[in-house]
Amino acid sequence: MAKRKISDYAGFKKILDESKNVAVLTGAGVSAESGIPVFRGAGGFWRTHRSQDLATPQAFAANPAIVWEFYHYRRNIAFNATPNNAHKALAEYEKKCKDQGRQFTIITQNVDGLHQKAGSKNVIELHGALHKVKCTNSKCKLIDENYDNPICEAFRGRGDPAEEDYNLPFIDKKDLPTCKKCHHLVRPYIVWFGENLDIDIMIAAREAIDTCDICLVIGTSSVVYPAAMFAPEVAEKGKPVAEFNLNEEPASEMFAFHFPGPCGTTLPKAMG
Ligand code: BJW
Ligand code: ZN
Repeated sequence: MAKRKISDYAGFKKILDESKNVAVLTGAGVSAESGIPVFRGAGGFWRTHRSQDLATPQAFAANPAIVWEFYHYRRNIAFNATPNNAHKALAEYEKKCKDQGRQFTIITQNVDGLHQKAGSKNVIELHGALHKVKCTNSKCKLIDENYDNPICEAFRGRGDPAEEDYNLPFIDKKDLPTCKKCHHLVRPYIVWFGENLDIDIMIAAREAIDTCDICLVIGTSSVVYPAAMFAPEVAEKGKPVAEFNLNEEPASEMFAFHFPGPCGTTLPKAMG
């Protein structure tokens, strides 16, 4: 394999501008500079819970109130967050591609809606969205948009990560958010660990990855499947992959370009 190019802005820009079909895979790091906590490392805790432990169907079955309180906290942050320079650079480049008849697709693992807020149009949300809920009644399964904040009265003034769960009043299941159609408990419309991704979403993501000439992989630890296999697949076909990340990650060695540093700085420089 050819030697990796570190911070080769000119070399990358030339290939990017010549590409007819650009695929971009984003993760939590792209939203970190908008104040959204990442999943792994020091930012990956809420109270004493690891975020990745709460993002499971098992956690929701055992204690829907604590999982909902975690998501109420996350919704509050996301609904009040604004896109940063990385989101904006991607949205601007998408417009440029559209004007030039080139394809540009963002595949995001994020659930915060910040790409769309920045003006990106062609966004595939792999892991769901914080502003959507899904009915837990197997006969209903309604998926609905919900921007209420708090999502129900029980969470007014709640969600503070500095609190201790046991210091707070108990929230009864009947006071959790319910479906507007059948009144059963709803859950966040989020793909949790061990759950399958939506089949149509997977097909759209596959198409973008299989047909791209270049792939940008931005602010992701590249450890969660199936997203983790996308950029390595592009690299294995001998196509250029450019990684924008604060750190080296397990898959970094496979990629042609690496741009270390905060993507709010590196991405506008690389795409502008
Ligand atoms: C910056 C920065 C700055 C910071 N600038 N950079 C095959 C092999 C092994 C296991 C599996 C497998 N297939 C499936 C699995 C199981 C599992 C999995 O992958 N486990 C691994 C951990 C091993 N996958 C699943 O369960 C998936 N389902 C599935 O595949 O179904 C079929 C199946 C099931 C079971 C077995 C086999 C098949 C579903 C995955 C759903 C993930 N859901 C979550 C939570 C929901 C979202 C939410 O609540 O918000 O999605 S987990 C969490 O991780 C979240 C994220 O989207 C996802 C990825 O994290 P991400 O975005 O990479 O964030 P971080 O924090 O990890 O990294 C941040 C990065 O940014 C770092 O690199 C920083 O350096 C960087 N950074 N600031 C630039 N300013
Ligand atoms: Zn329902």
